[in-house]
Order: sequence, then structure tokens, then C-alpha cells
Amino acid sequence: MTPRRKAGLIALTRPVSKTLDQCQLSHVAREPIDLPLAKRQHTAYEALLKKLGAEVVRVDAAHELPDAVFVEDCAVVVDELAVITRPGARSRQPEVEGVAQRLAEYRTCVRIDDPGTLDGGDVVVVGHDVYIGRSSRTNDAGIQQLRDALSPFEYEVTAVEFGGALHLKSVCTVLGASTLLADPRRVDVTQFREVDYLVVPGHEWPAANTVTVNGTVVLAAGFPDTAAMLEANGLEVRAINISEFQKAEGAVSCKSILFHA
Ligand code: CIR
Repeated sequence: MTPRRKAGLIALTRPVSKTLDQCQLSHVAREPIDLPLAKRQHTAYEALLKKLGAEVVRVDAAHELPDAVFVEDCAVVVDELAVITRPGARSRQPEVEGVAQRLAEYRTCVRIDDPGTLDGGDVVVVGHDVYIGRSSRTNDAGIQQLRDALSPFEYEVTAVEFGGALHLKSVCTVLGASTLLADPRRVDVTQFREVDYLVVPGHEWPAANTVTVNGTVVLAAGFPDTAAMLEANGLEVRAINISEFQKAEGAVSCKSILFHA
């Protein structure tokens, strides 16, 4: 299908699975998740995205897939197409089917195939520069397949090294058009070409994961120094409580895929 460019902003989300407490964990210890609270927090997250001007479009629930709420990892969506990923955690690979079905309403979809693995949380898009974190979830074959899918549309795909966190977007996200919010202790920002960046305060480094919706930066609650720093730089900021998702090693960006219809 021919993509319609810069139409309304869509936020693709998926309901919290009843099995969320069986989620994958890599860097955090398992602790009890309050499922009713998680559902309320996710409803509030969707309401905030809507208030900021996005149309929330839901993928059907998949209660047998614990991590399904973290839709970001299932696709990389650009104006020209959607790349359906092959998540690095085997338990997460079936999540992509429901997401692909929904995205096919908006984009031509192509796939990352075996032996490639790639999590959307490792992909930072700055205009036509696409940075991919080489991680425990994203391998070189996945990076090459994404490069092959995007290069016909003049995207330049660069592999990026980082450490100490699950995904590249755990340590670095884009604020609006081209400024990064990054933790330079976990990612060497010289790997990014010609971008400005703001440094997340070291003691609040998980606040580096944000989404920007129509100019407002959404970050997790509990990071007052980061919020103040962003405001001092002239940005609108909204903080949202995602405590139950942080226990599942999730953050703000993982719970939606933002793209123009
Ligand atoms: C996982 O380990 O895959 C999930 N428990 C958390 C995924 C978070 N996704 C993201 O940051 N993009």
C-alpha cells in the first residue's frame, strides 16, 4: 500500500497480559507485580498519549504472552514501511503476529527472519539516521536485515555499542526532531552523527528512556532532576507512573509504537 505521510499520529498499544509476572528479566531481580495497578497505569499511559494528540490503536490482547504489552520491540515503523522484528527472547517471538496484523492496515510490512534477531527497543531513529544497539537481543544478522530493508529509502543504518542496560533505548532516546537524551556512561554518544544531546543526571539514568508526543516529553515518574533539566532546556515534560512495568524491565517507550497514519 502507498503510505500516507504525516497524517494523524497513531500510538499502537496492547493490553497488559494476565501473565505479566512471568515476563523476561535480564538486569533486574524478579519482584511481585500488582496486575490491577499495572492495568490502571497502562490505561493512564494511553490516556496521556491521547491527551497529547495521538490516536490510540490497540492490538488484541495476548494473555499467554507475558511481555506483549511491550509492543515497541515487535516493529520498527518508518514513513515508508514497517519492519516486523524477530525478538531476541524466544518467548517473545510470537508477539509479532498480532502487531503485524494491525500494522498491515497502515504500512507495507517486511520481516526480520532467522538467523536475525532484533528488538525495536534497540532502534533509535533520528530523521534518516537509524542507530541500532548491538545487544543480547539484537544480533548482527538482524542489524544487516534492517539495513537491507531501509537502505532503499535512503536511511543510513549504524550499529551502536552500549552497555549496562537491556536496550539502546534504555540509555538514549530522541527528544523531538534531533536532540538525544542520553546516559554517556552507558553509550558513547560520539557514535551518533551530528546530533545535539542532553545528559541524563547519572543517578537518574533510567530516565533516559522517553517518548516525545507532539513536542511533549513523557518520562517515568520519580526522576525530578531529569524533569527539571529538560524544563530548563525549554521542553514541556509530563511524568507518568509506570512502576509495575519497571519491575518487568520495561520503560516508557516500550509500551507504544508511534507513527503517522
Ligand atoms: C523483556 O525483557 O523483553 C521485557 N520484560 C521488557 C521489554 C522492554 N522493552 C523495551 O524496553 N523496549
